[in-house]
Amino acid sequence: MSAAGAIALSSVVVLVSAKPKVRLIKVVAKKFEFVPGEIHLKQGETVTLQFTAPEVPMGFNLADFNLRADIVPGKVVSLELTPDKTGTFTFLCDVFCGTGHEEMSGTLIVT
Ligand SMILES: [Cu+2]
Repeated sequence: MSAAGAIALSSVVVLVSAKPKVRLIKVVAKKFEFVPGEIHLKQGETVTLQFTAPEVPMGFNLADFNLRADIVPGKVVSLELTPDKTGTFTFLCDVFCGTGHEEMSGTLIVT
């Protein structure tokens, strides 16, 4: 490799490692609960919520932050969230998934 090539490559490496890390939170939507059922975030902290549903199609609805997704078995769905307010918020499954659907919810706590 030429000297110029080596310099270009090393600057790319620096750029990549300098990129701020976004915390990844994996959430599994099972019958009939989200795991974890409680998610703790800091106000202003950007996270990626990564959803999977191993059994049947599910929904994720966090109305207070206008965030929702369909979660389909065999796929991974990612949503980015940067909470701009503190408090305790409820998220729900909004896709009918069976007998426990109405009680399927979780809590987001932003401090
Ligand atoms: Cu459901």
